[in-house]
Amino acid sequence: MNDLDQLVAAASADFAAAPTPAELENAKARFLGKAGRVTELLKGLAALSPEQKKTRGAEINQTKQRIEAALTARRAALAEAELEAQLRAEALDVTLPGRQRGVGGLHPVSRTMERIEAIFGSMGFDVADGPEIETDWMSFTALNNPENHPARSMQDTFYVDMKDEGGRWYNLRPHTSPMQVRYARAHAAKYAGMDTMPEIRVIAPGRTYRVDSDATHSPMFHQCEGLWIGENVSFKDLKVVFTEFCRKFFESEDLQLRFRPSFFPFTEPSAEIDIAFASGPLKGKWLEVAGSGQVHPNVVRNFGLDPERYIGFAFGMGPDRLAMLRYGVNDLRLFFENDLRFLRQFN
Ligand code: 2U9
Repeated sequence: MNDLDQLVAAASADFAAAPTPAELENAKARFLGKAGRVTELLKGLAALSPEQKKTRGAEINQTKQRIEAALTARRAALAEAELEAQLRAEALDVTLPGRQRGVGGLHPVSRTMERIEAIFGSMGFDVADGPEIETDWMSFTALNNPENHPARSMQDTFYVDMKDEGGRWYNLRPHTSPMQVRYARAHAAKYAGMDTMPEIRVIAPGRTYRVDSDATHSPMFHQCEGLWIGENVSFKDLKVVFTEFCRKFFESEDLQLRFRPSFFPFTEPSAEIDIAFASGPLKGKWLEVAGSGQVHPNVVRNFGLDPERYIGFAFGMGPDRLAMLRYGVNDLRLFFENDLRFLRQFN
């Protein structure tokens, strides 16, 4: 190895030892800079004869080119290493599972309400909505409840610390009937003075409130009532409609119904409705699912209609209880404790 080969080897070794581009530039200066070793060699040419200058000069130039090539290669290697380090530092693991967003589901009672609305909807019933804070007249008087009726007492009904124009406390509606009273009154007013009025056919599902709490009663519960008023609507229609509803709701064509005489202030005559399954764990057992009756003439009058001309029926049921029966739940409170382990089972 001559002195020039040694110089190339020394430069290559120095470049390889430079860990950063800045240090590589320092190493370059040591060989190719103004005071660098190649420059020193070129200066040494001055002392040579023209013949020697030619050969030696060509050799030094070659040496310079080899050193420059080593420098370029090391620059590229450092740049690539830097890029790789940066890519490694910014690496994304695209195989990591994303953060999951909880997907909500319908509450079993909401599912039950939707099911009730769909079935009655298929029989031509509209769905009413209305306020949960009601006047005394809407919750009691319009429904033929006498002034001294126990349902009006503070032991049964929640009152709001606010009075209406008649000086009576507002209440948290103890049933969904006020929605139907409002609906029927609006309907009657719309057709007042006309020769005929389309029938009133409506259900009113929603939250209701009573002072009551145990395994089968919650202070907040749900009701769904129905009302069908026309000129020729009879108890027979109630039986057909409610039988059809129960068979569709419980998906059982051979389910039996029984109408048992009862009393409500807002219907006369009145009946409790019991059902019996033809199969399954509850087979043959009579279960009370609803109350019903022919709407009392006083209530029809409170709609703004003539009870001599308009007649019909009403029924009322508890979607919470229907959900318990349909899903086999034995404690009503489970629906309202919001334990997701319980609620998830319905989705
Ligand atoms: C109007 C007139 C009459 C709705 C009716 C019942 C009988 C009834 C209960 C069953 C289960 C309530 O949730 S529950 O405890 N309901 O027994 N409801 S007739 O009668 C009406 C409704 C509205 C204007």
